[in-house]
Amino acid sequence: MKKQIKVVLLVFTVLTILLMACGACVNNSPSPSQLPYVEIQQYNGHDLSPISDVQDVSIKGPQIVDISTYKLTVNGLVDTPTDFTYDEVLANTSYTKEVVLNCVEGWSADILWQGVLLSDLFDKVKVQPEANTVIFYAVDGYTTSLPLQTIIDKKMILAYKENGVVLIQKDGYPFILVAEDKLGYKWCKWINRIELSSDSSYRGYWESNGYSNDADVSN
Ligand SMILES: Nc1nc2c(c(=O)[nH]1)N[C@H]1C(S)=C(S)[C@@H](COP(=O)(O)O)O[C@H]1N2
Ligand SMILES: [Mo]
Repeated sequence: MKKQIKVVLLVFTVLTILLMACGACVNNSPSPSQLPYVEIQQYNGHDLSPISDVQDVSIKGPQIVDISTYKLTVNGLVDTPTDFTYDEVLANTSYTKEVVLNCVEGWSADILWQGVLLSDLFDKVKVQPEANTVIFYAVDGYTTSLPLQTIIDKKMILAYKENGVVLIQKDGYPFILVAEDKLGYKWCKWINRIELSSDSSYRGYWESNGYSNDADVSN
């Protein structure tokens, strides 16, 4: 009789363990919740390029910018030189633009950019009448420039998002200049200073290495 109780207890224990184990395996096996794919893939009825099409050919590789200490300096021929925080830049009206980035190395990427108008920043610092050139400086020491009038006419933006996601590090976080209709080397990434100048003979990094200062994309 005692033996029978022992067997019953044993069977009960084994069953309980099996049940618990089974419960555990049921609990641990829900399929992981799918996060929606965040990158915008289509716009106005056609495909955009995936962000991964934007290659990195930068002079020193992707730069890491600490946003807590980051400042965007806008100075030179302006009445009120200003150091903007990331949030202060983002507080401006936001615009989206689909623009193709064409690199001289033969690749291109059709991306939906989102950012602020450079002319809105210029209004804030009050650009002086002698200014005719805008020089962009980046944390990797890269520089490039454009005529002030071109930036205004083409309504160029400083982008902080690409295909709906915050600009990734290799693409210039926190800001890339969307230099519409201009070759890739005008698309300054990791910008930390914008200088208003009257030096129209200024030549940036690639421009002083033999690349055209106009940098027009030939269609
Ligand atoms: N700060 C910085 N911006 C830069 C560059 C760079 O080396 N440093 N390279 C330019 C070039 S040549 C191109 S084609 C575009 C896109 O650069 P990526 O190919 O390095 O992404 O960024 C431009 N902006
Ligand atoms: Mo490039």
